[in-house]
Amino acid sequence: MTVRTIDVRERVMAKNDELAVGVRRRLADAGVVSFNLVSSPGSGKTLLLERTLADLGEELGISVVTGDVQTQNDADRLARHTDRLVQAVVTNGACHLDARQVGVALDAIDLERTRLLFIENVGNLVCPASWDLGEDAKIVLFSVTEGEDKPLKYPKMFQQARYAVLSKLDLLPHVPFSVERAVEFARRVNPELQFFFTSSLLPDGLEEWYGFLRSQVRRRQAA
Ligand SMILES: Nc1nc2c(ncn2[C@@H]2O[C@H](COP(=O)(O)OP(=O)(O)OP(=O)(O)O)[C@@H](O)[C@H]2O)c(=O)[nH]1
Ligand SMILES: [Mg+2]
Repeated sequence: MTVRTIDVRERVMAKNDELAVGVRRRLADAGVVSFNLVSSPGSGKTLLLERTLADLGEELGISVVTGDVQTQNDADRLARHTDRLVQAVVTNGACHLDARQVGVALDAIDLERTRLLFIENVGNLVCPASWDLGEDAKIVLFSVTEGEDKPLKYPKMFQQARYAVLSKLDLLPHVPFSVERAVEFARRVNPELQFFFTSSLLPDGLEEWYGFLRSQVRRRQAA
């Protein structure tokens, strides 16, 4: 008897990649810059977005899709800082968002009024690395409380990301953490990685980040 093996995972990924192409085209046609925020749970994705929405939400026309395994807590937190719809995706156990979910979420978002889209992925340093959501770039956060070795332990996420945010710098005096070593480890797995150093609790802790977002939106508008 012949044996036929169907690689379900490969088919699922191929389908996802196809849908991601559609999402990317849709966002490009609308002139929207899009970032997929990935990190381990609790690295500070939502607080970073809360502050970014409060400070730049109107100026940059920011919309957000946020994924959670079980609750819509993050969406509720974010909705307090904007009058735009914050689209929650509850994955019901899945450890990552996929392109289909993002496509459905986009149906509810006013892309005409959006110039910058953030997708907050499920907190997990493994699964989201493999899933293209149609974003322009993945941005990986990691905080000073996580240890410098995360890029070496979870290399795929750092390889897939174009940008890295080293977060919670306000805690640096309280934890044994070397910024130099963390950056060196990250660049070892991805020499192209561009870093931002942030604290969402210090008044001027996001200035460099804001400059980056403004320049990305400006560049897309000019294109
Ligand atoms: N000291 C300090 N705490 C922070 C900072 N950013 C976030 N936090 C705290 O870290 C905890 C987790 O922050 P969240 O923004 O919920 O993290 P998250 O990455 O969205 O978490 P998940 O969505 O569960 O993956 C909260 O208690 C935040 O107040 C920061 O810059 N400095
Ligand atoms: Mg969150």
